[in-house]
Amino acid sequence: MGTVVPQVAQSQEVTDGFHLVIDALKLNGIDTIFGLPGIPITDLARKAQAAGMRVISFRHEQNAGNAAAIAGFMTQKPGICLTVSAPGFLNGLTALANATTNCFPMILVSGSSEREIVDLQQGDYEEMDQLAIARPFAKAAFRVLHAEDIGVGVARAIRAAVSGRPGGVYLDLPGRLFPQTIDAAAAAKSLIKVVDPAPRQIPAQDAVQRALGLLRTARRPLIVLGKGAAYAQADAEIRALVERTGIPYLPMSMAKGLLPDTHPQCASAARSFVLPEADVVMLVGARLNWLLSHGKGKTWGGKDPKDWGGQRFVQVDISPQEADSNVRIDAPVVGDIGSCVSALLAGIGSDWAGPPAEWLAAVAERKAKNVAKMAETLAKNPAPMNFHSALNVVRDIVKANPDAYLVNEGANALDFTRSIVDMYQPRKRLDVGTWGVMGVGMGFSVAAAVVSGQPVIAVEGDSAFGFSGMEVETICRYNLPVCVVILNNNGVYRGDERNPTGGRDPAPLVFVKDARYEKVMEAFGGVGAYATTPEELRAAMEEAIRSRRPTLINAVIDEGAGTESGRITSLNPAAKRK
Ligand code: ADP
Ligand code: TPW
Repeated sequence: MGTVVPQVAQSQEVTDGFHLVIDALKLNGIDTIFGLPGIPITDLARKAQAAGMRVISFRHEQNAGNAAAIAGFMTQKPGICLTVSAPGFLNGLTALANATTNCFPMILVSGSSEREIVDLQQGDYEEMDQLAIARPFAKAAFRVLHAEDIGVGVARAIRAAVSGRPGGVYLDLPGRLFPQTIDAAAAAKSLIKVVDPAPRQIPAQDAVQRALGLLRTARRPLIVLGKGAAYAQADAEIRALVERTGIPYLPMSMAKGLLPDTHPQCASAARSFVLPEADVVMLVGARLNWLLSHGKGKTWGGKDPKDWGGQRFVQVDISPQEADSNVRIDAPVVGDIGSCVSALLAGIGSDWAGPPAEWLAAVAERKAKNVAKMAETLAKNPAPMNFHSALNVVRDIVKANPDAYLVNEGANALDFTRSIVDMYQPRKRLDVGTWGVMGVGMGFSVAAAVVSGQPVIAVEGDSAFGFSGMEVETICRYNLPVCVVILNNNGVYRGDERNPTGGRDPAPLVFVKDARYEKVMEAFGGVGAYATTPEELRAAMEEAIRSRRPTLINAVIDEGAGTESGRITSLNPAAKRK
């Protein structure tokens, strides 16, 4: 007689918390983890890789968190950042807060210490009440204590991250969860494949009609496209709406390229003309925060900073609470951008006349004047290089390689790049976002390269680069096609300040003179280049794009180039006092 396999042996097949977390993520189409290993999540990283996920290990959790956040922006799937307890968790928290602020979907998954010991404050290894600390920085925060709840925990985290206004979510996984074993069949049943995680939200017809009615009355209409519009991946609909209405549009920084910056209706080059002159403004996935001067003041034609310029606003946004945050919104259209834009398009009707010709002519005239002025500046070739002569090269390289991602941070390095370098495709420009935060550079670059496989150009101020510079090792380790261009002016904003006392310490804003940043890349096997002329910069960038090798170009510019805080000098308390 053959051997009879006892029933009990089959039902004893077990799985554990490690595998359940991985299975839950994979079941939901999440194939990449950005993180940094250590107790208690080391084995989670190992097992995730063994299970076929991409596990990208960083040198600091903040960079892993920034990578996860921007992966979320690029893909509409929550980016996952995995950290150890207390200090690793805190290192990741800045990125979580930044993701929430920017409406990027990410999940910070942190291991944590033993609940009983943490709650009695008995001094556990890396003791910290992480869930409580994460809450104010996250859109939602959850903790899973039992292996059978992992499926629910991951599902809730995914839904919270991507539904409605996206944001950062915290998922607390205590160390004791991972080795818990449960019956494999029960475990499989406990997992949830999230159905329709970011459901469409159809706008009300009366809201759409109200918005169209207001636009019809406009003499000088303007559309402002924000990074919410870029995130929505409704590129064709947005383009159709812009072109069908004929209204000039302004892209916010990360909405550049949603339509090519060279589009005839793009009013970027006439920004300071169209904002105060417009009478009706339609915001599409853009908030009236500081980046738009809160919708009032001199930027908008008001007499003083609190003065309303008289514009009437349509605001298309998924968040019903966003309207009236700064000034009155006459026509809020609440829903997902794809649905809202489609509804607006459908409601336009054949009698739509388009904006008055005088308005279009005035915008075109101002644009032509400013473009000619900029062309003159870009044509200069000063020695040493300045921001313009260096960025003229970057502008050409991006034009020739529109698939490439452009990561950008710094003050002057940010503001000049934004206005000089045209973008041609949606979601290719990744930058400091709503907070103007330094330190996103290398995390964003790694994620952009890993997620897309496309080349990445990171234009970095020398100060900005320092916040995440150690990740050049990560870039080399994973052999990513990232070309870092440091616009090196020897300091924060510029490099020519002196200690007014004549004492031995350097001034607080200056760095080591003529630092050789390119050697950092060489240290890990990448390509370093030193460029003091536009020709050298061009040759090095072209080679980096051609070879796809990790490259860092130290582009030396005049240390006197740059203004304090770039274009936001006015936000400086000292400048306000003057
Ligand atoms: P920017 O900095 O480019 O002006 P913001 O981050 O201030 O952009 O604004 C983005 C806005 O887009 C947020 O108010 C957010 O609620 C909204 N948003 C994000 N995703 C969507 C979406 N899919 N549909 C509609 N609105 C969205
Ligand atoms: C996390 C304050 C804004 S811009 C900047 C700092 C330190 C660096 C500017 O110098 P850089 O660029 O990068 O050399 P450039 O072209 O002007 O010379 N800490 C954080 N975020 C911010 N925004 C700061 C400090 C800041």
